[in-house]
Amino acid sequence: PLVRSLSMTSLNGLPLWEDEDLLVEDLLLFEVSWEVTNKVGGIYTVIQTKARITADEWGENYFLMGPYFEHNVKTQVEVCEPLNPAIKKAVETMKGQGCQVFFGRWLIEGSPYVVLFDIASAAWNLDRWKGEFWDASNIGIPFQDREANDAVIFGSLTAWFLKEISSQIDDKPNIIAHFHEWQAGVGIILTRFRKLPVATIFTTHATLLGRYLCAANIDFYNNLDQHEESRCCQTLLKPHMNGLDPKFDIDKEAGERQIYHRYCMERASVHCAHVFTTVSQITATEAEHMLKRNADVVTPNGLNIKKFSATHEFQNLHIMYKARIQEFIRGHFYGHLDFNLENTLFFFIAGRYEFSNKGADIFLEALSRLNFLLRVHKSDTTVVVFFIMPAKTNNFNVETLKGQAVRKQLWDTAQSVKEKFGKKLYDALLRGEIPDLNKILDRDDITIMKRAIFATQRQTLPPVTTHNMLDDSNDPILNTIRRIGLFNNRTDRVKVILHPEFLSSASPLLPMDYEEFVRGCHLGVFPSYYEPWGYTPAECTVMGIPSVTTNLSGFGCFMREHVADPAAYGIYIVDRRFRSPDESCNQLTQFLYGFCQQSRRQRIIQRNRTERLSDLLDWRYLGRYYMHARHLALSRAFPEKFEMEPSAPPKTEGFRYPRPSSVPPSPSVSQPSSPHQSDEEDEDEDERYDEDEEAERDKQNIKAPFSLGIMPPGKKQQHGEYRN
Ligand code: G6P
Ligand code: 1S3
Repeated sequence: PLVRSLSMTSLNGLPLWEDEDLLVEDLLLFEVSWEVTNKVGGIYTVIQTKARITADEWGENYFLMGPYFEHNVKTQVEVCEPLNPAIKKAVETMKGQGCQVFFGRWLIEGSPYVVLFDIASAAWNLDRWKGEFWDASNIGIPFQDREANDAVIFGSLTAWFLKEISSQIDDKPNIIAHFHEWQAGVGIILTRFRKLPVATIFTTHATLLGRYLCAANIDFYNNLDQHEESRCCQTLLKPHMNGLDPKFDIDKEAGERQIYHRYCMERASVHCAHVFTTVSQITATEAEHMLKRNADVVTPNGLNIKKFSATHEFQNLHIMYKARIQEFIRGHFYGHLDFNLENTLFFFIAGRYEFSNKGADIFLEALSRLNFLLRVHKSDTTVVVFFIMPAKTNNFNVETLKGQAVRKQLWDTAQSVKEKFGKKLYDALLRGEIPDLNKILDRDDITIMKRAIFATQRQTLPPVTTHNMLDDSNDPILNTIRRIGLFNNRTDRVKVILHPEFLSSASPLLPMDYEEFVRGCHLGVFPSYYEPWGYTPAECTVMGIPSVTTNLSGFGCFMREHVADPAAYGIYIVDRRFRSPDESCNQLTQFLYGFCQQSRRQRIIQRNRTERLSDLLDWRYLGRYYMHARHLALSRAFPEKFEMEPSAPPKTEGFRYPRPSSVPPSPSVSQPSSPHQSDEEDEDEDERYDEDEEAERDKQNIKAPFSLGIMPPGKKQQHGEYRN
């Protein structure tokens, strides 16, 4: 048979099919995840944003598999009949045996096909499937762990579906199945156990144990290294960190946290895959230690980049959405609006409510220090910080809603007085007179205005939280605010607002969706301790909003690798690995304070620079690592048909954004974020700003990644053509 050669030699080490005739029609691609059409966390973003480039490449041969939830299907999926006969038959067979399977198009960019399995309709098989899973893996699932039981049902259904498809296929098309995260892992284990002719890939977006250990405030990453060292060098006398033996007895740690069975599912999935990938190098290292397999490919997460025809357009959006946030602030701080909104900066943190993993702990501490610095230096800048982290609540609180009502009332009063004033002025001008401005407002107008002002008096401080928290007294953010005393006092230069619900344009309080909100802010702050990738700073970057990240986040490390002076581009990387928590907190404070010292012009220049980095995060570039993983899986699963040329796998290195040649926006930002940063990056720079010059370099910088032979974004692939 013809052996397809999968070459890694061209395109700067990126994959290229050598056989001109190889078309996607010879292959079927299935991508399996619990988050297909079902938003739980970041994996949804990966799959949803990647769909367009994958659908462009694979056309009708790309299928996503996920769980069926009625609400999700009603709002996101157009149900239809499968055109592919093998898929149609598989769906019918499973339905015939009592399992509800839904097929349709997911209404997102790329509109990929989805196959959704109703877990509840198949739950009557659970005991039998748990037995089969035990036979395959010797992993027992406790009955009380609903999530793990659902994973068994979901995995059994996906493996069954793949069996139905593969049983109808002789030689081609060949099947690739790409599974994400442990919840989809049972599918890969059963696929391999049943020896289905499927090339398999498993991607981990985080390890179960890594997440748990980091949340326990353990010096996780430095202990990972010590772990190996301590085994080889017998340096067992090293002090224990926060009570954890640096040797990390993984089984014991998993057992104590009652996740041993989940951990086994995750580890077995990793080892069953033909190709194992992680979303960042830092998670590859973590996986090597926690899951005992080196990642074959690092597949960094991308985004769909929308480019505006002129760069000032995104700056215009900033001013437009900032005005909406300012409007909310006018209401929230009614009666206490003794700060200038034109001199107020909006910072925010957003994401899953994992207090220390997402760095909310050191952020609050740094805000307390920032408040002190701004006060002692008598700064006229005010910072309003939003915490957008969903927690259990009983809806909005009265004080917050009242704030917006008071603002509305003041607005209405101003409008009615303005109308009367305007009419009188107009009449006077018609008469050829300049009106007496002292008399133009009558007693009634003054009374209305006085009453409106009286309504703005309040006995309480502007609230720290917008909602009634269910567990107010144990909430870690609120408790820290109580400890550090950031209560939105008049004298505070840093004000805090906890919005414990994701944003929505339908909100009666702050009617903005997340993207609009981000665009209206000045700085996203994500000082995470555990962050395998970290979409939040990446999203800020593509919208041209500077952000803070860390050298423990996949995104932060990726930026450090590709951008010579990330801070000058508005990417502030806090060192959370080689510094103590207190030192990291000081560094974060320094970043925040430096940011506050920038002039408006400096902020505008910095936003332009930030936005330039977005090509780096485009799926049209980063999707290539997924392609490489698929090629590798084919060559490993079907070596008699597909051959990979023996060359180095693609790396996420190969290009670098040079340091901008004009002065960085503030003195503090060009300081190295870690003592480990190279000296070469600390050279002094030209002290001039020249926007035109910078814009010219801007163009060159944007070309930089692609001047090394990588296809520029925008070069659309031919539909169905499986070539680069
Ligand atoms: C954008 C707008 C400018 C505006 C600026 C405010 O750049 O195009 O017209 O002055 O935003 O920036 P700031 O950082 O003060 O919100
Ligand atoms: C994970 O979601 P998380 O917020 O629990 O997966 C995301 C997508 O790969 C990743 O961006 C994030 O860092 C991980 O933590």
